[in-house]
Amino acid sequence: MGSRRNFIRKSLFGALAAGFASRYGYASGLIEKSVIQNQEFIKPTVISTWFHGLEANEAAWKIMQDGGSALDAVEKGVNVSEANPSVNSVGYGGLPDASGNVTLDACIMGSDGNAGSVACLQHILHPVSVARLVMEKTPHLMLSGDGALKFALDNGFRKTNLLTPEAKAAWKEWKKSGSSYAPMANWENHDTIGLVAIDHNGSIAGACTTSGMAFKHQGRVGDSPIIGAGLYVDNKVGAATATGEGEAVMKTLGSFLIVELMRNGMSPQEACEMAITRLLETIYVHKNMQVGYVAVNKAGETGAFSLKPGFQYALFQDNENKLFDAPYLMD
Ligand code: SD4
Repeated sequence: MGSRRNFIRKSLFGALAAGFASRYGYASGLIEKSVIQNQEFIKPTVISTWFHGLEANEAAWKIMQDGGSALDAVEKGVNVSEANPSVNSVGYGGLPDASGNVTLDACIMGSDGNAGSVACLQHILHPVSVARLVMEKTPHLMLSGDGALKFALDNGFRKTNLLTPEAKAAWKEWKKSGSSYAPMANWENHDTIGLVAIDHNGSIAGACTTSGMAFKHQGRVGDSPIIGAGLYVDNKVGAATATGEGEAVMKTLGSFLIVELMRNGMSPQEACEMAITRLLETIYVHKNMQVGYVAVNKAGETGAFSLKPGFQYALFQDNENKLFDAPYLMD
């Protein structure tokens, strides 16, 4: 049964990949080459986006090693990036919007299918923890702006100045340069943390948190707080999370798509590749666009893929926490 399923999966994927490859003219075989096969599956597993995912993985792993849940692990993991001022794309130290305000998007989803999120939240160091409270204490999924701030303050969070002198200086510099409106994600050093994990019990959870695109329009919300776009978890199947240009991720509902593709038999690697390929097929991909995905399935098998080179992901498995360059679709 397993090999038949594998055969169907491979044939389907091979046919689709070949079709896309001839249509877009990129190297045929690229997609097939990076597919992870015959790997030994290991739990627990933590996979997250970018270099700063390493320290987030560390915190998440420790919680699971001590018997904690995947849900606690993903929250506490990304809390590390939120508090690190040198990560200029998440929480404290995040680059502000065009008006000079640091506005944060975050979400969390657990193995029970429950989820919470906050959008355009200001002054709170740990937006993902507010998202968790939205999930646990309200009948809602998302709170935004002043309402999210009020909810956070009512629940014991304190106001913090998130704009570091470095981020303020970068914003002032951007203003000097004519304030041309060209927000970019994932370019240079701007990068959301998305982290998904599977614990000893096989429970899966995920979290995603960001200050969004640097110098974005006031009020702009990206994919990171949108369940199905920036993050999706289905405990029977797996989880996926996104980084990069949120508009592209939202238009293609990338994380949900990846989980659905895994449900239909693809490995996490195949599913990440197909989601990026689908993006290329369905929306306009401009020159500077970058999108990256990471995913894990119920067996602890992982995948990562991006549209362009440069995306890195951190994988903690079998007591080793390592950074990898993700394979990508086009130069
Ligand atoms: C957003 N996806 O707000 C985020 C930004 C990001 O790497 O991931 N940057 O669109």
